Amino acid sequence: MKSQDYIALDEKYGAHNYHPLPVVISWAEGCRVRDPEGKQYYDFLSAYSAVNQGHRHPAIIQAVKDQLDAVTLTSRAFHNDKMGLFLQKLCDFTGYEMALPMNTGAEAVETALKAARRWGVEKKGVQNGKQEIICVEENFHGRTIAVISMSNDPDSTVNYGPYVTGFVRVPYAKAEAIEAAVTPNTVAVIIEPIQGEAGVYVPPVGYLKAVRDICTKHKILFICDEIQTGFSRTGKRFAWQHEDARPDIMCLGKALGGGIMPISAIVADHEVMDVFTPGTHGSTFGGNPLASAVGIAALKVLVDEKLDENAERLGKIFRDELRKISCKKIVEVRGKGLLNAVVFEKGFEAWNVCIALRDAGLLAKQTHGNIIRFAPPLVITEKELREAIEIIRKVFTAL
Ligand code: IF1
Repeated sequence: MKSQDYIALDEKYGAHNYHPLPVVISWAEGCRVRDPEGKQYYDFLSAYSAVNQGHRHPAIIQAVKDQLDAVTLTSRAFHNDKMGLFLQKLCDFTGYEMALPMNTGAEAVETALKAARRWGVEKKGVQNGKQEIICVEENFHGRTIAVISMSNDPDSTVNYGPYVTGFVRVPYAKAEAIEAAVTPNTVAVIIEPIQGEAGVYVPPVGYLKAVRDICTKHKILFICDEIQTGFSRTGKRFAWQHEDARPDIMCLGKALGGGIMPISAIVADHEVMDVFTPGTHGSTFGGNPLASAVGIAALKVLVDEKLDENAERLGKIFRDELRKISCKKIVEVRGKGLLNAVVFEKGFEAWNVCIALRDAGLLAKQTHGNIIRFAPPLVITEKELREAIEIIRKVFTAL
């Protein structure tokens, strides 16, 4: 079968809830992928930062193979011999006391919202049903009904009502807007430290710290959604570390699964996590032994290969080089570490640029029409990065 045939199958049998770039990936390794015709591409999306460790990292693949020969699924009705080791490693890596494993990012966010609501009643004394959670404009936290109830993106929300109540939405990147929205019933603030879907929007320096301080002052939980920004993507293990703005709850996902399978979690200290008691939350697959083995290996790769340092160093080179490209249609190059975006002038159709990049051998995806996100696997070498930059330069200068 050819690429066109696979695309036709997706179109015919798959719900049309996506509009993918017309390219079929049938093989991948490190920061490269191939289509069925054998054409090779640099992957500059990394499954939206879920393959920070690179495609099919040998150490993670080995961990999967080993675990497949032992046990894969037990449910939480029984203990397994991998989950505790995984959660210990996750707590070590993040610097929190406890972790609660789930599967997808949206589930981690749901878990954080539930923790905050319960904490609000049991530790802060808010009446059940009155809890308020402050969220921000242009947020993206996932697709469940509760999570889209925080969104102001019409694509995500239209005709999915009734929505979940108890959310108060304020502008992003303005700490004073959060403080103005605080009431005695406020239990949490949830933000992305860098807004991914909004076009890799980096808030001004000091914002995260200011949010942290407001939360401390008013006894509110600071929830940081690090699902996309976490696990070394922005040049630190977690993006809040750029400002030392330690959240009370971190939502984690994507790269925690090492590009192999969906693994998510929240981490927090006892004060918060102890609100969960037997039967009050859970998941059939969360913490399963196969996922736990993958999670352990995925974290080990991040540490062993110092992928945070690689992202920091190569990110600087990447932005410097992109800023040198002469293309009148580019308005801004922004980002942190290897989470970057090129912003074209308003009304510009970046889709066509992504097609041209594809033809030149590099895969990236536009967001909001005029922004292209560039986020290669963090295992990319400087040589590979510079090769990729030349592809981008060639395409951009021809615009
Ligand atoms: C899609 C976006 C990125 C996330 C943050 C939670 C989740 C995500 C900060 C939910 C997921 C994904 C979802 C994916 C596209 C992608 C995305 F463009 F939609 F916004 F990365 F920028 N918090 N983001 O970024 O995690 O439940 O999906 O595991 O196609 O919806 P999930």
